[in-house]
Amino acid sequence: MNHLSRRAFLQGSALAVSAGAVSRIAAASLPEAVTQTQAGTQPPLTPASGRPYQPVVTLNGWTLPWRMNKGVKEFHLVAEPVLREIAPGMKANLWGYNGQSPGPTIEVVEGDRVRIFVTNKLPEHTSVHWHGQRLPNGMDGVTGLTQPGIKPGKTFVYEFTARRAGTFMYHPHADEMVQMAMGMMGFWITHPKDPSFMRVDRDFVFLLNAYDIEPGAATPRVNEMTDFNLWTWNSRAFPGIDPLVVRQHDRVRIRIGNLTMTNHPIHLHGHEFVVTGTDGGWTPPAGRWPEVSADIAVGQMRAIEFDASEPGDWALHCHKSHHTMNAMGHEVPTMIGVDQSSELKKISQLIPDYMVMGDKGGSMGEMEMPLPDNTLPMMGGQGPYGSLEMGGMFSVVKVRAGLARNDYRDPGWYRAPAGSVAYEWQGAAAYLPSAGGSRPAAPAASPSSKETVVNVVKPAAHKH
Ligand SMILES: [Cu+2]
Repeated sequence: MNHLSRRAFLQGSALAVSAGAVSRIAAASLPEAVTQTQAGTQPPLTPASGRPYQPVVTLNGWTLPWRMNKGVKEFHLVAEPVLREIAPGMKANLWGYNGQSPGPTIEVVEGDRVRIFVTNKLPEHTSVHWHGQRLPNGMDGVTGLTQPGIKPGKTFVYEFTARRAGTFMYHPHADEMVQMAMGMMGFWITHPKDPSFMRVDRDFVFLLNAYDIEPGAATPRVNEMTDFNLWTWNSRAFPGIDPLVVRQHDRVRIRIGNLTMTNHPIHLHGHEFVVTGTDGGWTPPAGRWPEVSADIAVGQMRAIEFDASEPGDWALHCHKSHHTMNAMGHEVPTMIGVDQSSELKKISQLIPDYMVMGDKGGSMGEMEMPLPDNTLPMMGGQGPYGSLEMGGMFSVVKVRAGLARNDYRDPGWYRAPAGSVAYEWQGAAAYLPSAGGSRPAAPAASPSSKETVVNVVKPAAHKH
């Protein structure tokens, strides 16, 4: 793992990666708290100790290293304020774990004994709830119900056996509204004991989250309930979200959890998938059906799987169109079809740089507008054919032939074979590649060339 900065909390603590190497002093001390300073996707963490498994790839995130201590996997989470880059050009003051929001992914194996040290460096108490896990009630992390809150500066220990394989998350159950609105959450994967069970070639994970950060500001408005303006995956907005790089014919799993205040229908282009798991467990094969969108409700997780048979750059996005946009004002009137030219003339005398907006639709992806510092354009990202006009919850599954097994490097944009890209109609004389060089005529125009006059009759006004 690159880019890891390490800091020891107690003198003499060490990151011991095998059980035999744990000294008496290390065993009595906290495990080292490893932090991550980068927002880019880190390579999967292949287990150096414990039972083998196929590690996951956390989109724009990382997996937390552990130490083995007499057969127990020990992790150290530090709840703390973090500075998270949402996308190039915008940073947010969030709360998270070990330097990032979301916190690092925790990966264990079914049957593992797990001990998690949680140090609170926030200005208020917190706790960690292990969403979806089977565990002793006192380890469930609900402040006031199963434990007292972890006060600032204190460290609590959670310990349980990871009894069920599957897809889980962790988040505070203390001042939830504020702490989750500030970005406190993370992924937890319990791999099956048998590494061949439900094995896939690539296994991606990310959490859906949302923030309300006023343009120019950096700290979320934590009291917001519905009107968020940044729709993010792992606290990143497109074009800040990395692509999901996949080798052609790989079996691909994408696990998605939702910790926003609304549902998100996540839609994949070019392939059908099946939902193979939820936070409640694996779905029985007989109960799966093909989908191209999976609606992920608040507090739910879904694991989707597909065979990446089709090479290309395939969009993966939330199908709520407002969720593929970045910070915008919702009080903007709809101006489609409104001729603003006379107003433009008048306003231009007062404001020389004034620009008419939205009279031909909202396609502003290619406009260069002055923005306040530390905000993102509503839509952004350049593709090989121009502006992508997308922001927010959007990324690209890049399916390529000939990648190495563990190669997740961005291969660049897809180079479509000649004759396989939509093109402009230039008349019957033009070469039509998909028709094998034949020159068919354009589809016949409507039989009547006469203009049809439609008389619109207004309903009579009601008389009271
Ligand atoms: Cu959405």
